Amino acid sequence: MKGFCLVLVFVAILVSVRGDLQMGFYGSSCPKAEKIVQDYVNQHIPNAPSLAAALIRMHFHDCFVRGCDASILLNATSSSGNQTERVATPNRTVRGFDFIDTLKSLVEAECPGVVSCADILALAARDSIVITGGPSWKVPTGRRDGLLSNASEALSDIPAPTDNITILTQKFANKSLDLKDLVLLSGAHTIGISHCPSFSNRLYNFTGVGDRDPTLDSEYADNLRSRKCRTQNDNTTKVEMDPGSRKTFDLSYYSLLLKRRGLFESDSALTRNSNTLTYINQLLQGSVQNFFSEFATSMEKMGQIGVKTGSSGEIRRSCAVVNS
Ligand code: HEM
Ligand SMILES: *[C@@H]1O[C@H](CO)[C@@H](O)[C@H](O)[C@H]1NC(C)=O
Ligand SMILES: *[C@@H]1O[C@H](CO)[C@@H](O)[C@H](O)[C@H]1NC(C)=O
Ligand SMILES: *[C@@H]1O[C@H](CO)[C@@H](O)[C@H](O)[C@H]1NC(C)=O
Ligand SMILES: *[C@@H]1O[C@H](CO)[C@@H](O)[C@H](O)[C@H]1NC(C)=O
Ligand SMILES: *[C@@H]1O[C@H](CO)[C@@H](O)[C@H](O)[C@H]1NC(C)=O
Ligand SMILES: *[C@@H]1O[C@H](CO)[C@@H](O)[C@H](O)[C@H]1NC(C)=O
Ligand SMILES: *[C@@H]1O[C@H](CO)[C@@H](O)[C@H](O)[C@H]1NC(C)=O
Ligand SMILES: CC(=O)N[C@H]1CO[C@H](CO)[C@@H](O)[C@@H]1O
Repeated sequence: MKGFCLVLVFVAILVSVRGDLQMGFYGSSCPKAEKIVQDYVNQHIPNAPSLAAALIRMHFHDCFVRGCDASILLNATSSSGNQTERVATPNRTVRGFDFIDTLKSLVEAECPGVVSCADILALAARDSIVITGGPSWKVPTGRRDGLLSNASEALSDIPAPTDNITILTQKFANKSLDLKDLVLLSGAHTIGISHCPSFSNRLYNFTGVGDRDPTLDSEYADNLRSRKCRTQNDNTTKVEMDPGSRKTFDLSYYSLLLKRRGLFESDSALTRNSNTLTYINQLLQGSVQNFFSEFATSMEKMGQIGVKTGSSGEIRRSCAVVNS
């Protein structure tokens, strides 16, 4: 028995040295944490399902900059004058900060200073997608919160809607994600909304001569111009990426891509690379359940990007500021 315990301790040390996350990391330090998150999500997301899209996007943006360490949640600090990720262009349309703050305060009330903001975000993103009928995936925990947030890194690491396949491939490879992950994770655009500036260059002035993007279905482009983005600079109108099905996590995003109706250049680009196109066709031939399980695998990879464990980072007391 003693030997067994020693082995356990040894394994535990190995695990922490390797910096892995683990299922139920808070099992003894805050056993109710995951349930508190799930209960609150289950209570509130059904009344505000569009937040599910906002939260999975926030988790993605968090993971792509300095790893999944809740750096996205940090407020700009006026004293240092730092431009944090939140103020960077890709973040301006990220929503859901208040929701995470509320979850954090509920969890803090149960066990102060134990559960990281990064884990709360990862759990809330998964639970909210599940409650809206989407896929589920494993969320091992033990992420710690970062001390830095940097707007220029958000600009360089988060893919832009105008990125071509070369740049998308590089930005994903930089996070140890491959082309298959790119196709699958882009599938999250089956839910949620965007704003005209993310794609209106395709409708009005694609190459700077008042032209359109020839790869966008012209009937769809006409509709977007006459009903949605009446001017190129409209930044208030909300536009669904998967019209008619924006609340349902399904394969219709991929069908639209093949009809040349992917909203962003980055979506459209997936159909002009032979590897990604093959993969899109395979997904469309498979079942929704198959898509869900493949999506889950990619989300589990995304949730591990650059995580801080052990003694790096900290457990933030308030998600918007580093502990003083
Ligand atoms: C492949 C590179 C990607 C690019 C270039 C990209 C770009 C964008 C853009 C421009 C928007 C709309 C922002 C706006 O105008 O309001 C958006 C929305 C969204 N993105 Fe992505 N995205 C990418 C990958 C992902 C990934 C990996 C996920 C999650 C796994 C994701 C989930 C979402 C969701 C759910 C929304 C809707 C948000 C809402 O309704 O508030 N995206 N994305
Ligand atoms: C962070 O910024 C938001 C929006 O500007 C503000 O509502 C919130 O009070 C700030 N939080 C902290 C802890 O400073
Ligand atoms: C702001 O910048 C200073 C100096 O580079 C750095 O020490 C500090 O940690 C930064 N704060 C955040 C929140 O990134
Ligand atoms: C933010 O990151 C950029 C690029 O890595 C770096 O040049 C800059 O000094 C960083 N800013 C802060 C405040 O740390
Ligand atoms: C992709 O975009 C980058 C940066 O805008 C550009 O340098 C490159 O030539 C583009 N590649 C292709 C194949 O269009
Ligand atoms: C990702 O990009 C950064 C600079 O932007 C670079 O320092 C780092 O080595 C890259 N990581 C990988 C895995 O390519
Ligand atoms: C299109 O873009 C070019 C270059 O940015 C600009 O000079 C031109 O005025 C724009 N045309 C229209 C119709 O907006
Ligand atoms: C929207 O556009 C207006 C006018 O160009 C500008 O003042 C405002 O800051 C923009 N809002 C966002 C969220 O970018
Ligand atoms: C949704 C959200 O909090 N967006 C923030 C992005 O950054 C600007 C500038 O700091 C804030 O005003 C927004 O509130």
